[in-house]
Amino acid sequence: MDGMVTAGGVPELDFDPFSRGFLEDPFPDHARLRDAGPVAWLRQYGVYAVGRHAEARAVLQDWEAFSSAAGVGLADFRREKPWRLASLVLETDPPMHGRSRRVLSRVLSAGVVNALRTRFQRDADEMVVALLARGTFDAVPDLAEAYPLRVFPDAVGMPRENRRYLLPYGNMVFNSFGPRNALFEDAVLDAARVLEWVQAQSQRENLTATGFGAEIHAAADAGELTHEEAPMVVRSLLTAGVDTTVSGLGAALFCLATHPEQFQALRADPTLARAAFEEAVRFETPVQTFFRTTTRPVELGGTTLDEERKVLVFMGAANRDPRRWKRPDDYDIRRPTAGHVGWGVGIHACVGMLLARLEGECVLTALAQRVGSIELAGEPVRRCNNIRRGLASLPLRLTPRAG
Ligand code: OVV
Repeated sequence: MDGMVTAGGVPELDFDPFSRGFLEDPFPDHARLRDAGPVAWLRQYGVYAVGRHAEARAVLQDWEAFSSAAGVGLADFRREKPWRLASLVLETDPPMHGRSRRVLSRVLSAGVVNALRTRFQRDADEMVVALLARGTFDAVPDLAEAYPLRVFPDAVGMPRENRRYLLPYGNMVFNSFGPRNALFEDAVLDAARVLEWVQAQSQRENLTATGFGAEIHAAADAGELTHEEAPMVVRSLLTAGVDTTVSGLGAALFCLATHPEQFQALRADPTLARAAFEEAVRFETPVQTFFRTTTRPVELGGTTLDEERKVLVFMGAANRDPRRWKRPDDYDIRRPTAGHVGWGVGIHACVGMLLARLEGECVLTALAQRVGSIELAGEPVRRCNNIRRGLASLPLRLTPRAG
């Protein structure tokens, strides 16, 4: 029952953050979590929970007390075997984390990403022109999925065939960070085949001679990674690089369709495209939660957490914490979004965020320049996932910009 406290004085809560009801509408429980205190205890899972912005940030910043090496899902790798080989970047601490992170940071650095802009913008323009000709379409498959599935695997150096498998694969991995509920079990039904496919895609001989994949393998030639580690680091790109941006683009399209005055502000000043995407990442927070594991008794928000416990960080709740944000539940493309935790923060903050932002900026720029209005043409349908917030369907109607 809500209202109880643990022996350590932490308020106990009973909601299930991995239930369909919660995932459809997490906002009332987010408010309960934040209002219960700086830290709460989720009785159903026996984990700490953090929903306020200040403490979410504090946990994510302190990798020594709040480790990732025991897994960033509910499963504790010190007690159970990971369902897939642990990631060399997401599910590691320093010093191992630094080895793979350094390579990915360089492969996805500002200079590299900026050099892709012309191509990414041209692809976005082409897609928006074709969708305008159709008028009404489903913006999830036809834009939020189609665009990243074109530009990202091209940049990695993947072949054209079967890239759509990256979507169920991403859905599978994100569900697997939750408990073994129906979402988890349904997502991993096809796991053996999909994991084998992803592993094959990560091998040097299956990647083009230029691209992010080739550069990661070249880092092994240079001695920065072993030749066994290189395909695993490519796997991280394939895992984290597509269905996250699908959620982010879907979020931005949903926000603009449901806030027409914000779309008109974007049309009036297309240079707001990047800010409009960033605000959608705050507002919807595609990656809603990740776990950490305490390595020692650690003080947080005035209480001491036990060691060797999982801590569930609610980035989505932190991004709408009224202690931190004015009108947190308004989608406002002019608001200062700096400090939101939608990309994480600290050493594990999204290493691909410049690429994700470029994708968002290019799509929203194309819409701002060519589209007069965006309306819902039907009910959006959510795609429930234990960790990632996103849509399965978003029927939209676009009208061309006059003149
Ligand atoms: C889902 C996800 C996010 C970030 C990194 C990875 C996976 C990984 O496999 O490294």
